[in-house]
Amino acid sequence: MDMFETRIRELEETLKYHSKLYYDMDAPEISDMEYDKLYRELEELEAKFPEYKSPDSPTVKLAAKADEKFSPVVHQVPMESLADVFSKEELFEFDSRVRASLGAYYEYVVELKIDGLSVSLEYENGIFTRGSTRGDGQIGENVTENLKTIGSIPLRLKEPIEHLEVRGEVYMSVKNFLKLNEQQEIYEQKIFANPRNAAAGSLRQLDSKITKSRNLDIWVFNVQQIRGKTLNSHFESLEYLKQLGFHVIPEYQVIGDIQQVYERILEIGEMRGELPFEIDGVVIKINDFSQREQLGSTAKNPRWAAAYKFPAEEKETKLLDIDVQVGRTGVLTPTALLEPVRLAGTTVQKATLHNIDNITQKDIRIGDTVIVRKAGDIIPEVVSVVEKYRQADAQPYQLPNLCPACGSETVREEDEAYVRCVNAACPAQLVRNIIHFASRDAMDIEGLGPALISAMIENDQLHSYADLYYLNPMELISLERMGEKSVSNLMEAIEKSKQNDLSRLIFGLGIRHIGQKAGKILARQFGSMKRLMEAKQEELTAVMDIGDKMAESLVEFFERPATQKLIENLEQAGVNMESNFALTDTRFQGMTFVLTGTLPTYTRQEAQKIIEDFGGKAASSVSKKTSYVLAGEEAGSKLKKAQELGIPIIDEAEFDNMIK
Ligand code: 1X8
Repeated sequence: MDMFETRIRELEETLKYHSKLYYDMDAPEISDMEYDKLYRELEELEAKFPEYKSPDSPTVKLAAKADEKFSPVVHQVPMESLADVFSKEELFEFDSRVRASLGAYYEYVVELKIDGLSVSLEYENGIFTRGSTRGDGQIGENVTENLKTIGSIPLRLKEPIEHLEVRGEVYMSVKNFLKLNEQQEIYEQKIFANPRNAAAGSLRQLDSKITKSRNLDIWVFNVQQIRGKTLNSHFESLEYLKQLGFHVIPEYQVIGDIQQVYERILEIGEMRGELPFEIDGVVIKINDFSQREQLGSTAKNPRWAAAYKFPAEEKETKLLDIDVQVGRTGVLTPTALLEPVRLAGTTVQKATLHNIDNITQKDIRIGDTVIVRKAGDIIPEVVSVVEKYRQADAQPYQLPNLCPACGSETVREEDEAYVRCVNAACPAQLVRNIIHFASRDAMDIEGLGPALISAMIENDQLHSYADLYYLNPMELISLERMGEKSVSNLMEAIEKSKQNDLSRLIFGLGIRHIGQKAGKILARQFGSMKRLMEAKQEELTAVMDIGDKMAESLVEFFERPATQKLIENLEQAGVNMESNFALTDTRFQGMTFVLTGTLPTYTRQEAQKIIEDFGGKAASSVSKKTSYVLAGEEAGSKLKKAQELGIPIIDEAEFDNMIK
């Protein structure tokens, strides 16, 4: 293999890897720019050395696979991708090719290029019948139900046009994106890198209620197919789509001259930072449909359109300081404080430094001149240091050994990239902990929002969850914006929360790795806080769906003296410590069942539920402590283990007798 072939293979691998992250996992590691650069390098090498080009090269085959979660939709009109241009020169070259083909007078429509995900919407007689993602352009995913939750997608058009398929871009506004990530952080869920990923992740949910809660939006910009109406130009179709009730892409302009097109592109680049949604470029399209037909398409792109991609702007600025914040889980996150600099339409004063390993690896020091970049992401990042400007006395950076919020010692666990403060009473974690405790899925205390919580902590009225139940209404009145009515409403909501089921309290305590579902399982399984606190590690892991990490975290949490004091205070205040779904028939109390093989009538979940409803436990592996193995067809190694250990083995009929 010569060096060119080696490089081609290397680029193929890299591009496939990043393409999978981008399309299948909605979690890219590199910016679109970096991806495009690699892609172009491969294209150029393949052009020079066609003999080394693989039949399945990423330049031939788009890696975006329709996900198996959703049923496939074959696009009757392929959802083509656009040829990208990155500079004035490339834009003018594109125009020269158009002019060579068309010769005559032609016009472009210049539009925003939305950084979201492309979908197709189909209407029969004016009724929305099917919607799908772009997928690989030929086959996408059927996401009709999820699209129906997007308020700006009309379910019925203003005219009952016979047949219509339109293309648009589903996106999340910057505001909603920031709000979502705040929520995700509180609930220890995945943080999205940018609005595009958040929109993609939200649209490809199996539960459309989740999609609905994400407040997505759409801009429609193309007619893919139409029957029952004749349209002659793109401009005409956009005007018609507006009449039908679509949210049509804003700010479009018809421009005849390529120099003016370029000026309009610069203008859009200037307003980029002020738009409420993200754009990653400008799309230019030939307006006249018969001219579009004349130009046709290459194997990959239409010849009548191009996407002008904005560069990821980079600037030099000075790193004034590194600010360290403590999150709800105690993680210390470093942020760069910068000398203000204009970047991609906004003034940037902060940039992410990700984590301490990143700082060490790039050797970023306070006082350095750094390069900052805003690629596809909202939050700019520090790319590198300009070493020639470094001051002689600049010191390598280290995260503080003491928590910046509470002053207690921080720790770095061996298998983790993070440094944490583990003080449960740390005030930085307290605000977030109490927001979580009061949230709808936890103790559901209406009216207790972040601002009020912060004010109460500052006022020294709140040091732990338990303090909520010992508040003095007279002192609350003195807080800003708290009238008599709101105080009495709050006191009532707090009082009401005392009756919550135990599962809410368990979830609300914010124990690491214990989410809402685990809260429910634990409450039902153990019935009371007392029994849960007494549970040993093995008892916890024996419960279906409670893993080692969760069990370890529970034991560690309940062992802390501070936790025990907290629970005692909550209990004394009258907070319910029992599961309302108390088990009445407890014939399986203290028994552990292991399920193996396929049962004739029950699914695994159904059998498990019955066992748990009768107070038993369902475990995943056979041990001496197993009471029964419930075995069905094709039972495997668990059956063998049970025989070896002499554990009674029962079939479904025997199980049915036990529950009669
Ligand atoms: C993709 C996009 C297009 C437009 C806006 N945003 C996009 N992401 C538009 O036409 N205004 S067109 C397009 C495509 O054809 N791949």
